[in-house]
Amino acid sequence: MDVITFGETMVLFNPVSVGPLRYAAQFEKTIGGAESNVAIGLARLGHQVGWISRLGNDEFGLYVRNFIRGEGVDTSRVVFDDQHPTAVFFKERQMGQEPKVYYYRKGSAASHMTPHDLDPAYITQAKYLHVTGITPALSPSCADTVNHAIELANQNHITVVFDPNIRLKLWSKEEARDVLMDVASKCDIVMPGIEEGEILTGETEPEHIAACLLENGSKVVVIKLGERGAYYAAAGEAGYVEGFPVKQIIDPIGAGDAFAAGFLSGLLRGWTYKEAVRLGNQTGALALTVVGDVEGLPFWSQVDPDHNKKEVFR
Ligand code: KDG
Repeated sequence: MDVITFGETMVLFNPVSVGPLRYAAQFEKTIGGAESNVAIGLARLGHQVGWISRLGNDEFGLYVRNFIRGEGVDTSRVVFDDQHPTAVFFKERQMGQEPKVYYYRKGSAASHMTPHDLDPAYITQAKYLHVTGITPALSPSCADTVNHAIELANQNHITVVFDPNIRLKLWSKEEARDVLMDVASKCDIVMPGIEEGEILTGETEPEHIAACLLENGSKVVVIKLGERGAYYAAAGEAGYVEGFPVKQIIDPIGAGDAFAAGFLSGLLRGWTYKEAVRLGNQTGALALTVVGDVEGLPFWSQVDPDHNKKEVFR
């Protein structure tokens, strides 16, 4: 395996119409979950990925598993839970603004994940472990699972990549900061968005946020700056990498996951941090142009520099 990731994936209901959810009459059913978004993104870019989770032993659980498996992600370690349901969430589309998100995930199967759900042999044969800050917010046992996975990876020299993915519907800024700075201190690569970097460090400039996170224990920091691209810092190198222009943003949710998939793909290809960040910017930009968390994640043929020297946006 190139990358193992784990976390909660929910069934996502996207209203067909724009406007308050109470008036939405028709929905499209798909899936969303930061970690499976990254897994699917990586699989489309040609990598071997495993996604671990707990799903309800119900129709939606089977739907989520089959969807992710159908994208070529290994789901052999997914646990089906007879006691707790698969979570669902809804987006509320707003003209010219980010969609609002409504979760129905309290007490879900995934929130009952425990360290026993992780097979050490499975995790330690991977090159990278990817974790996000959503999982520790789900429950104390999920937080233990994240810490256990990171410990396993650290003991076995597996590179740990951490996306803070702060979800303020799940906890307060203060709670998130305390828990996630501790998680970040044990991870090799940390990839916050600029607002998340501000919440975590209290700094506002990318250089200062990165310096704080390096001081906190990480080896590489990548800060996503939206249309401005990204800033990265590692021992002896740092810099801004320009973003890709997007004519019209259709759905921004999941763009950070698309960035993570592109960035990790670059690293797996042996590229420099700068080149990997550039691919992350490109995959992130492409994901913005399609409704849904995973539908816009590009395939390798769309971003391969050898086949696509000039124009990727049509
Ligand atoms: O990054 C996109 C995720 O936020 C979305 O897929 C849903 O995982 C999700 C969450 O917990 O918000």
